[in-house]
Amino acid sequence: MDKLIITAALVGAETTREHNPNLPLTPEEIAQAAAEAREAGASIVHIHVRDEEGNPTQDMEIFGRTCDLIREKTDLIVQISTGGAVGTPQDERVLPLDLRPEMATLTCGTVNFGDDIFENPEPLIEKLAARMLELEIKPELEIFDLGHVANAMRLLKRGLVKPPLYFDFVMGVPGGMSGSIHNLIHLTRELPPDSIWQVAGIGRHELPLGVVAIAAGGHVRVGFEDNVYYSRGVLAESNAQLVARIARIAKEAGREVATPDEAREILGINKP
Ligand code: KMH
Ligand code: ZN
Repeated sequence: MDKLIITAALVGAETTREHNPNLPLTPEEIAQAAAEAREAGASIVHIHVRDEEGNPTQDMEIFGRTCDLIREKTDLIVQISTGGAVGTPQDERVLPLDLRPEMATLTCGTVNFGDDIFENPEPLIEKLAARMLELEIKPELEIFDLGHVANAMRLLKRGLVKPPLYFDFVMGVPGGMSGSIHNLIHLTRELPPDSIWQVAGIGRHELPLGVVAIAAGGHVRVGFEDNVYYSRGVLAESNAQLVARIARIAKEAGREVATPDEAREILGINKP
């Protein structure tokens, strides 16, 4: 098995300080949270950014400043969100790719998202994929439902994504696929050979699915975007606390944790 890649999803677009007062919001706070997550064992940070009021934004300047601060402090792989928040205009979602991050997310289909709809029509998916290909940005294929895997296969057939494909199974979003272990196993069986996968369990699904991924050769995403609790009713103190627990479990299970450079090697990313 490859070493374990831990991604820290530090901020998200929907999490607020009411959910967890320790949520990082400003570029400085996000960079500090990233440095702590690196120390705890993360090799990738998945980032969203916020405006001065703390609302989600795809603002290039804020994204750029945040990426620069993270790179000043760490050797982490920075993965920017092209998903934004539910309802972010499609043309704004593409913008931060111009910053040429090493990685970005590519959601592979539309999904109900609580009371809302996270819209990802085919032309948008193709546009994002083509731009990432052009700028040599490694996409993380966001899979909220089984049909999204089939959409990813169509992108592969059309040459819009290149192997090794890197999938992120986002499990437990209300409206998307549930966070059951048999769903996870089924998803892994649907992938083409040589694919690499990670699981992002939402809320209470984060820990059990992460444990299964460690044992099954997958990779793990944790962080306040997906889950703000350490245990039932107990808020996490930091993103790093959630990363550290996964790293500890992996080590106990005999699976070493990848450094950012080792993660680059596994994912086929050339160091900038
Ligand atoms: N905020 C969600 C609606 C991504 O980062 O690419 C979408 C999301 C996915 O978080
Ligand atoms: Zn996200």
